[in-house]
Amino acid sequence: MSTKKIVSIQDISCYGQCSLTVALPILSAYGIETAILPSGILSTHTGGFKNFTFLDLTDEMPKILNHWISEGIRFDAIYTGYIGDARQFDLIRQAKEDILNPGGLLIVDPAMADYGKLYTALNEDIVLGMREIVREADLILPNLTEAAFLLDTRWKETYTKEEILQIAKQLADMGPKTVILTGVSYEPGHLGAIAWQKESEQYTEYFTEWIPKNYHGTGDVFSSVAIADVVNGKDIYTTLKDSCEFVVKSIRNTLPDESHGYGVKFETVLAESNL
Ligand code: PXL
Repeated sequence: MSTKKIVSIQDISCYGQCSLTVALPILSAYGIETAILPSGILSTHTGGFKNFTFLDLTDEMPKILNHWISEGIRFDAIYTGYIGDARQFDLIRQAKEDILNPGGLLIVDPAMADYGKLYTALNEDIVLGMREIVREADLILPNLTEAAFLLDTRWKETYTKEEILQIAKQLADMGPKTVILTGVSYEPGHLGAIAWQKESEQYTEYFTEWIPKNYHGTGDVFSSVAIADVVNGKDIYTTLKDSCEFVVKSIRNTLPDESHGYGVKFETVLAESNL
């Protein structure tokens, strides 16, 4: 199999185990050449740290992209995550046009919200921009809060399986061929993910034990493993299994250290996994 190439468009949170500091090591370990188009630089992520700094890279991004275009650089997938400035959605559209190989994938993790709330530094323009960009994506990986923002519906604490499937189908109707909903639960004690594939009209689900503790960055860990599998041509069940198990192992790895609340210790899980 030839080595795949991904470019990830999201922020660098310098400290805090999320976004590019998660995506880069995981995708690389899965044998994927990973380039980055950083959307901004923050001192930490915005979930729980106070007075974080933010350097918006919107003005630099077109220069990087144009240089790549002039060099003929191309990718098998674009993976977008946290976007701190709504002007960047046009740039993602341009990247899809100009730096994807034929048949390449636009993969959107609409990382903007969790537990019913938008992340601290984000506003309605980001929600509107995400709603538009998911229409152009091949695969999206929202959690249920993000799904509610994308569909302009109300987030709930609990959902039935029928409601979850309905949400996945409605999101697929917006454009993407595959929707992977994360943080899904409809049986007590179980948490997992469900994928809806528009072409085959089939759903696939995978559940693990629910560990009642929330950490930032688990969505980014999940997406990075899932995207590595998708780009490497793994089937959807394997993709869900690998990413759910990886997240659960990372959480279990973190639990004993009560002083470590800002992210998950995924590194040793990565080092010990059979990729
Ligand atoms: O993990 C998602 C994420 C990415 N980037 C930044 C964040 C968050 C979540 O809070 O704040 C800057």
